[in-house]
Amino acid sequence: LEPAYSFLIRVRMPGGMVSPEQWLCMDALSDKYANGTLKLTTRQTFQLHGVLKKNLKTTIREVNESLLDTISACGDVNRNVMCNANPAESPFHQEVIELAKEIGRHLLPETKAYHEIWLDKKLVAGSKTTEPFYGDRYLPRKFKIGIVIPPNNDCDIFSQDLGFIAIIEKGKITGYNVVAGGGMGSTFGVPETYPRTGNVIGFCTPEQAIDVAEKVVAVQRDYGNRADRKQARLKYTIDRNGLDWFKAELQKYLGYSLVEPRKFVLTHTGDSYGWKKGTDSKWHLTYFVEGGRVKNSDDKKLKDALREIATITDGHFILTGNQNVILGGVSEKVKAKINSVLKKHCVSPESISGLRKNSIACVALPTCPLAFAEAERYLPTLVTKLEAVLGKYDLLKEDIVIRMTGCPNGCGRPYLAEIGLIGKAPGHYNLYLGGSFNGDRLNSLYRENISEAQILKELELVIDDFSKTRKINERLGDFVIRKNYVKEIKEGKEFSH
Ligand code: SRM
Ligand code: SF4
Repeated sequence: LEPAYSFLIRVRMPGGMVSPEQWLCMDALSDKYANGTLKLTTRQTFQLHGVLKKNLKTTIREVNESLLDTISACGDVNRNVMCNANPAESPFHQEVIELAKEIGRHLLPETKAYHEIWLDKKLVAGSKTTEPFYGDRYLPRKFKIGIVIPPNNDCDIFSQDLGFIAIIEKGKITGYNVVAGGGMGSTFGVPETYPRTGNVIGFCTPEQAIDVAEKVVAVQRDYGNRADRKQARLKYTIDRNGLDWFKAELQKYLGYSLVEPRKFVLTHTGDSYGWKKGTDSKWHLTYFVEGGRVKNSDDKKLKDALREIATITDGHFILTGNQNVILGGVSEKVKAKINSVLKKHCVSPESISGLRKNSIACVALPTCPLAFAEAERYLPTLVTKLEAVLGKYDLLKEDIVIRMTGCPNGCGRPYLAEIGLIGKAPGHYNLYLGGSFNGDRLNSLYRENISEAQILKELELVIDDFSKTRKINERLGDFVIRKNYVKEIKEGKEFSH
């Protein structure tokens, strides 16, 4: 008799877009083989939790039957490519999601092993095919790519190994600023590991973007550290050799140089909730899903509501990098129907505080084996307690980015939050302050290993001062640096836990 090993399954879906049929498939699989919930991840995809070993193959096969797959969702390869989620916010959404898909396709391994193992396409070992791009050893470590259209930085472009910032001139995308060397993961007690914001290294044309993606990954493939997995991400390759070396090497791989980056302004990382009409005259509802967990509770039947919406919508679903969902591409007529379905299941969009709106929590306990503390199951409660504090200072509406993870790996990108909380031990967190609202600056350690009572006390002192001495429109992340609560972190190497 074998123990009931259980697994998570992560889907690959560049840009986070799925059809209603695919939503229904994932919803059904979560009931049939997983724990009855869908997790919307920080990289715009689904995870199923609690899939028993004996059901793994069937579940993966059924995912593939819905024309989704799980190839490269994990492993030392290019991962799910992210891009801005909301079609209503830019007429260029379609163009960037196509680029995200193309990059994703271009950097897929060609191995047939996946199909052999999971989809019974016969031969399981001994295939002679070698990977034309990845070779026989793949990459030194995972690799992450994202694309944003300013001013929206909803996929945290500076956290990606490689980012593309769309530059719009005279009504079209004339190219992309290229950002390299971002990454979040670090390890307590290992100072050589740190989160890092990527550097803007140049500008490329839309026609060059795929080639640039391929060559940046190739430089990392050939020069990344293969001896120490904790030093293997592109950010360390760049810091070890220097940014100038990296740019020169990239130029050699490309056979041309990137030109000077263009000006851009990013203003925020969070999602803008509610119904918005796109330039295509379709409606798009950005819906807050706390912790990205789609489930039914006693009174609120979110999972049932989204399932029913999938059967009536004339649009699609888009997962956001903030773990939310957009009911996109909806006609006026169906919009009203969606509203009534949400109402029927007691999950109409509610007005929520500026703090909750901008919250992310990684999965952490009980499924993540690396977690030191709770995140997804606890952040909502902490936010409620902080809302009581914010209410006292009339700051309930203030947009403040708060992110919590159960360990320093950084799956909820906590190092870029204005308030970052990272699990140190059960019930205890490191508190980081001073990330920027637009996601271009790391935060800095403020208090170490503190309990909930201490978190509330420390943050109330800051919030009290903020309410009294902030400058007009000053963000909390900027305020704590101006008032010397923490020092400004200019580059990853300065970061310490
Ligand atoms: Fe992550 C490992 C969950 C986004 C950095 N991540 C894990 C594992 C698989 C734990 C493990 O290795 O056993 C977690 C599974 C927990 C569970 O029970 O589901 C896990 N990561 C997640 C998700 C589901 C968090 C969420 O709540 O949404 C996200 C899935 C993304 C996806 O759909 O592909 C997720 N992980 C991230 C991000 C954010 C991002 O990609 O934008 C990061 C930081 C960015 C980065 O990579 O630098 C991230 N995850 C890590 C790391 C640290 C990597 C490093 O460079 O040190 C690990 C551990 C590792 O790789 O050794 C990790
Ligand atoms: Fe697990 Fe740590 Fe990632 Fe949270 S940040 S999901 S605790 S690995």
